[in-house]
Amino acid sequence: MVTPVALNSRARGLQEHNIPMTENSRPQPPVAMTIAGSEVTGGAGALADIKTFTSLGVFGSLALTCIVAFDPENDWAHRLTPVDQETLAHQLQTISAAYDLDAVKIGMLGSPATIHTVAQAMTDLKPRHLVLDPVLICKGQEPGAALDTDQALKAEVLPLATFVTPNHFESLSLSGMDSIDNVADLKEAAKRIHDSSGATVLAKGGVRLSGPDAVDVFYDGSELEVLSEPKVGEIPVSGAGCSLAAAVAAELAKGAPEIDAARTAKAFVSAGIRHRLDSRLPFESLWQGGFAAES
Ligand code: PXL
Repeated sequence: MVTPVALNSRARGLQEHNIPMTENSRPQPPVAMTIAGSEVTGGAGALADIKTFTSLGVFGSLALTCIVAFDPENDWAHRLTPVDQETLAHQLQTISAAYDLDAVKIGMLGSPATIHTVAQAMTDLKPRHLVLDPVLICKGQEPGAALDTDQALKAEVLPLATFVTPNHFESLSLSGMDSIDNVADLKEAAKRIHDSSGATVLAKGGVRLSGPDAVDVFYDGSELEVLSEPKVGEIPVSGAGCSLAAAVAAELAKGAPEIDAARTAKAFVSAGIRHRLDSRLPFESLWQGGFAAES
């Protein structure tokens, strides 16, 4: 349950003058929350989500699940620090009490405990749009822990999602298929994931399917559409998955139909990859400013 909160001074002022909270004289931006981990260098994770929300005209808030740093002296190995459950629950409670959220995006959760905390909060909140980037295996985790995390995500969070954006690996896991080698396989995976979860699916082929284009498949239970953009190289760019799901959430928050949200998100990611950032990291990072830079 979202606990009722005392009115703040602004809300009291509106109430005194009989002005409904929604009838504000200033235009208000749509508001979205991401529930995600910080990838501290800023290409992926929570920072990617917030930059994506801002770039697409949406006010972003963040419930932080974990912090991912690296060890530059040990081949940039992942260093993962979870946020404790009480602190996460307090963030979710604060944001849920503060805003009528137009959309929620879920990124890296990282442990069964975190998944449980988030599932509980989302069961109470019931957001209109819940976009799940089903980050299954988190780099730097024990395989045993990752398996538990996968199972908990499928059992507790996937059923609450309205929209899910699996990558190639996640599509295999969620569909139960042995291989996804071409667009026909990706369509089959999207259908299976929709049928088992009820969510609208944007299954990403990315650079994992051969050919000149990066192909994704959208399926909402009736409409099936192949979204295609020319590949920019053959190496995955960090932040593409996070930014895609965040862009879907931002467009849904603005009231776009799901298929239009998917198309805009695909264009946003392609522009971000074209404008990717080089660094001393062992990967390139999508730049969320690329879309605006091209418009
Ligand atoms: O899968 C992308 C991703 C999402 N969230 C966090 C990450 C990463 C990849 O490193 O660190 C926090």
